[in-house]
Amino acid sequence: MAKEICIYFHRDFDGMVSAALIADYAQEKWPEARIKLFPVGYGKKERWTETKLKGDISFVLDYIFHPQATFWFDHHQTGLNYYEGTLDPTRHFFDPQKGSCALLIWEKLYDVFAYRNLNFFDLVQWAHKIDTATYQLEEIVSCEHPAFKIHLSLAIESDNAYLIELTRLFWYYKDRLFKIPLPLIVEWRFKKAYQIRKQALAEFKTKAQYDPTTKIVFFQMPQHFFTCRWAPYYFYPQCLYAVGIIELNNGRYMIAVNENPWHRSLLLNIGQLCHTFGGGGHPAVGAVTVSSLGEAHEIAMTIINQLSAAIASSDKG
Ligand SMILES: [Mn+2]
Repeated sequence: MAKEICIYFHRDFDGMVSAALIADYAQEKWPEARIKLFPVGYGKKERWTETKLKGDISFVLDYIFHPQATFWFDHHQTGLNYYEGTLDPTRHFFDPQKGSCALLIWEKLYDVFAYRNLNFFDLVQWAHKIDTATYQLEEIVSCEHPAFKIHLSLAIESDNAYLIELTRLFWYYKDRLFKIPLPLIVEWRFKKAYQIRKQALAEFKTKAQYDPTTKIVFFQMPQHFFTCRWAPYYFYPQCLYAVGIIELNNGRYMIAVNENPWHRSLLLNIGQLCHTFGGGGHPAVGAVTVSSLGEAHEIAMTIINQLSAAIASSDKG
């Protein structure tokens, strides 16, 4: 009998919905067990496999493979992270074609574990929509739906306690969470994030450089850029790519590379491109984190040159 079940999940909207789905399943399957939640971010990537996982049973969701995990679900193409051993099809579920981990779990719980809780349907749809950026730009700009409010609230001070609290809210309320007034902790963080987003947008407007020849937007911004990741496509809807250096609060620098979600070209696999610099991601989204600004600029320029070359050699140039 499992006494303790530990769920490690990527610290974003998709990761939290994934964790809520699994917590719901685990509670049904092992009613006596204690369920613990652990958010994990890509800052932990380097030492991840050395980390000893807790619990009698452990789940790793929307995050890098861990050989010790009892169950693993991921949809990031870089999810294997140089692991070359075998995968067990009854415990390891890896599908880089899936747009979200929540949808992967939703399907596998049904197909492999014969479990489905229909009350999660809406939440899974929202996780998928947010992770694949298949919403309208206006929806995220107006931020009216509670799902967007929660998503924006994560852009500031997303400490572990808040992520765990949100995951518990998803787990207990499921889609009812969108029908009741937002819990105060979410409302407060959303309002704060909304104010910060306003400032970030104004700053982005003055700092971003758009090259109409290459159709690439380049910018360097503080961490509050995460409140308005869509700003490049809002100000430059005709752009194909956005490459930014983000000064993280922990003193490191993130090179974020994105294809315009409303103007897809898929000329290059961005996640793989970022992987060559020690980062990772999806075909249309990737990031690399480094410790010096000089290195960040060097990588950003190399990436911009590769993207420009790809654009120039296609009919999009
Ligand atoms: Mn995901």
